[in-house]
Amino acid sequence: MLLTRPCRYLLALCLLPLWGLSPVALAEPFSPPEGEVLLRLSGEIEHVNVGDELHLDRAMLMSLSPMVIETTTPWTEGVSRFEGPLIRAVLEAAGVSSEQVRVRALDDFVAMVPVSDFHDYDVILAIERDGEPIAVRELGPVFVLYPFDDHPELLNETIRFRSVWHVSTIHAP
Ligand SMILES: Nc1nc2c(c(=O)[nH]1)N[C@H]1C(S)=C(S)[C@@H](COP(=O)(O)O)O[C@H]1N2
Ligand SMILES: [Mo]
Repeated sequence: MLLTRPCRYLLALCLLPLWGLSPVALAEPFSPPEGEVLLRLSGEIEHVNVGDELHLDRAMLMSLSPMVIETTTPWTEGVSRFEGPLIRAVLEAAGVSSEQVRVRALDDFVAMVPVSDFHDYDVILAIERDGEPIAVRELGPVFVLYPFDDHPELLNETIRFRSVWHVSTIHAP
């Protein structure tokens, strides 16, 4: 380039804020998890941290729009205080653009869930119940929780089918 050195320096200074706005800088790269992996995302995902998957530990999950839902469920007694990230936030963080995802559990139960559910409702990946991690022998470690008490219309067989507990993997086809 035929620019003098001060000129080039000025040009770089002017372009610096643009670089800060680029999609590359906006995309949050994830480091590999340090704690026990609670959830794996696989398939057509944009942001990975272990091979071609995104592995998330408790701290990483709780950094993604955690929300509290106080509700009864068909599987628990009385009102529980469930807490965990909004599923739409987890899918956004992973860069999922599929219209449905395959949720797989430790017991190999699998449900296809339309992503529209997560925009129509505040569905969370519950990883705490009443302030404690959820044991595998309960509904844990990760439980797809719909806000049943706020939306009684969710108490139907279709949504029960999508209420996967012991979740291990979310796959974007
Ligand atoms: N991990 C796991 N989650 C699951 C299931 C399962 O077998 N394993 N069954 C699903 C189905 S089909 C329904 S209807 C409900 C089961 O609730 P119920 O057996 O208490 O009727 O949980 C859903 N979540
Ligand atoms: Mo079911």
